[in-house]
Amino acid sequence: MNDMAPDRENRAAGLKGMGCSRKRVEDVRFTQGKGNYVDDVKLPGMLHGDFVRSPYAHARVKNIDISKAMELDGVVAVLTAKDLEPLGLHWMPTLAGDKQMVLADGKVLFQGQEVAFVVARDRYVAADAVELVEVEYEELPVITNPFEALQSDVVLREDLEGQTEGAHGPRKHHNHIFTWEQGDEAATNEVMDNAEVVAEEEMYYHRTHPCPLETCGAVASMDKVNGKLTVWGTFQAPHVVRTVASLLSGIEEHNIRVISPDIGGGFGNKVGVYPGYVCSIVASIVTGVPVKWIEDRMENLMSTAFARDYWMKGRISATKDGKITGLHCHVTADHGGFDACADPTKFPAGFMNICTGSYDIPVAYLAVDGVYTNKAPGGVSYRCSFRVTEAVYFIERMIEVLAIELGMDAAELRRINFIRKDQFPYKAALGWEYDSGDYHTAWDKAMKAVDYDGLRKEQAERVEAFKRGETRSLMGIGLTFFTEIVGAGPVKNCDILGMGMFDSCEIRIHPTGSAIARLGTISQGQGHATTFAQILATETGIPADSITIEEGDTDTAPYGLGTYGSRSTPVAGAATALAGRKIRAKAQMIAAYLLEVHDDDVEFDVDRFVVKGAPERFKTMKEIAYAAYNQAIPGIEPGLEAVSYYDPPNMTYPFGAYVCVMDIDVDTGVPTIRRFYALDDCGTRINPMIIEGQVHGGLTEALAVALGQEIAYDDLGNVKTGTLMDFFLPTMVEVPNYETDHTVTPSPHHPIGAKGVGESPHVGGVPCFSNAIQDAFRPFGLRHTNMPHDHWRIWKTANDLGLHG
Ligand code: MCN
Ligand code: CUM
Repeated sequence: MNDMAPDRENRAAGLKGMGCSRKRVEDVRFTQGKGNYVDDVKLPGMLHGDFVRSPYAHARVKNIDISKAMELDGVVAVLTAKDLEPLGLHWMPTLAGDKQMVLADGKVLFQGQEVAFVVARDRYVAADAVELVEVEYEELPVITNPFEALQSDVVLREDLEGQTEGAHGPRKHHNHIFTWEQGDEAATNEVMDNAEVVAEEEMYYHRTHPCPLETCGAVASMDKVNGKLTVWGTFQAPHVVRTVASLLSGIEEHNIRVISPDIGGGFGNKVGVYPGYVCSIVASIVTGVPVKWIEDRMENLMSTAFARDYWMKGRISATKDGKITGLHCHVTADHGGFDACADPTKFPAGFMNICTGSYDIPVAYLAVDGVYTNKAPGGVSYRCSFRVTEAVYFIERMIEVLAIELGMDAAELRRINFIRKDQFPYKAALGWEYDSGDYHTAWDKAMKAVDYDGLRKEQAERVEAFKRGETRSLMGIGLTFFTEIVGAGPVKNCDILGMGMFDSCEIRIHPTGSAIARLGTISQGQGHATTFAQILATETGIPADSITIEEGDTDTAPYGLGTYGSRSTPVAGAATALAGRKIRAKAQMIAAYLLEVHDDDVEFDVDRFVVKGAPERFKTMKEIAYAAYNQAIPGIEPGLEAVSYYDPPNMTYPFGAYVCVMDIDVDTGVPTIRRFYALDDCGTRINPMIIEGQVHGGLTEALAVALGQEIAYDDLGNVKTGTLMDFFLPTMVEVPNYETDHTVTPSPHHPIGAKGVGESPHVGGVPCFSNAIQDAFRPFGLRHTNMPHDHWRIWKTANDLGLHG
């Protein structure tokens, strides 16, 4: 009999546990039209909301006349700030400790700002009624530049007038939000003053937007009979939304149910709280019937969480032979009309203080000034890891500029400054403790894979040929080595609005040996239903295919802080592993009882407990699960369930080495990506195929941002790129074939050694594409040029350098 038992490896493979490229279980649903997105929620008697939005970027609202709109057949209500004021809901708190108008209260601060909320029988009537609401505006001077804002007499936030203290310390000017300082300024300046070499550069990381496939929306349903409010919405943090909704509305938390159904891409766009959520809830409470609000593409691009908009000024010092001695960074951060950045409370500029990057830099100083302008609020979205995108772009550009200053090869400059393997855990100058890394190994592997020396030789030959007039094409080699910081994360220093950033997993094994696990996170396309089951399969010995993963319903899932900042694997993934281990611990006792041996005499073996030294004596997890429910075991209560809330001791620090090879047509400004090599180290890999998918997606979004995508404003504050006619979204025409690679350096503090990966390719990808463009023009004297590198700007760079003859 025993000979026929499947061997250990087969049993392990059958589990589809960690390390397996298990196919995404959610795709069956998504590819066959069975996804259930917010707009698929249709309730009896449901009404539809739509916003009247400001055409002006800065204006006083003198009068709002809703009479014509109310006369339209099918219109049920038109809400303005006046209607919300008695409820105290005409303003709402932002996640950054500021407050934001839900509906225009006396003035508007950005184009597309919500002015009135029309509620009607259907979406079309609502849209027609929006046109009939007459708003009288008086235009005010518009400021779209943060430097100008800090000089201007124009007061943008009149509600804050006279307030010299903000949520993050003193305010220097009426349009100033905060100054955030990290590091030692005096020591850094001293090093700079005495340095052999100092390179300086200013760079602008332009404003952009994640533009998820599904826009933001909500369906609110207030049941006045039983006092229960249910809200379906595009929420990356459903539990936080419920808590905030309870605090704001006074409805007890158990009477609010928040559900994030399937989400068609989040990318940080769905972390914040939007006026549309508040208005649909209020409208449902007022009308007593469900109210749906779904924004359109233009509304999404113009009014919801943008990304970046950082003006960064840097100084980096080094010895003549290239050893970096110090780094100085000042940022002027454009936050728009309200500070609605969704950062952990103590980090108003996110984790920008990881801007020393992957390098052993002894002293550093960072200061960030947050500023109000007449632009939409937001700041941290788009695979940003809380501003790590900006930090990595900054340092990876500074390295290139320093390489030019030193006349040195940029790959070698990186190499000699990397934090060494034996320095981990490494305490960085700006405060972080990097958990683990092996940068030299990753870098050498990357350099070898692309034949770096060969590429440089080819590039030099190309330059000569160009000078001889034999070609009009230049070659750029883009390099990036990034260190990410993900997994917020320690409750002791990371909270949002006072809510500590732990996460959770609850698992229930059914009598027949299958299971359901619920988590505090919520997938927006990352494949959690696939991968979290894999963690549990390995930890409990129950096949992944027999485990359902559920997230996003606050009535059933354990409390958690949600999915953003690539925190699901580092935090909820850890909770999952530990919940699995609790199951295993109880299973061990049950197995020992069934096998009539002491607990210590059985050991876990893939999908069963075996008696040590007697492998033919075992109980499978299936048998143990059945016994857990159906057999009276002295001293052990029935059932097989576990819950784990996990507060990580530290964040995780994934890293990667990227190389991009580009050919650039000097006369058209068109770049052709010949090669893109991406090596990622996210510690223990749960599902290599999903990691690869995350990398492909993140790189494509990086290509978008680096090569053309932007939310641009004119001087009057008009959004110039509010439709997909003007906002660049890459398609298969632009996207190259990515080569992915990896090393594995486990996190020493994570139960399974895993680090996050969702944002890494974006964080590392943007500087890599940008560096490739800049590198192509380096032989002709280019030091730095700002993104986005669209064809026109590349052409202009070539023209400015005199390459057009
Ligand atoms: N994974 C793995 N092994 C690891 C690390 C991760 O197999 N060592 C898997 C995870 O199990 C998970 C996926 O990779 O299935 C991403 O995990 P993680 O890095 O923990 O990131 P999150 O799940 O927390 O996702 C958030 C991250 C962020 S912040 C943005 S923004 C972004 C991103 O994910 N938004 C996305 N990737 C996205 N992908 C899709 N399709 N849609 C989005 O909205
Ligand atoms: Cu900064 S985008 Mo993601 O953290 O949801």
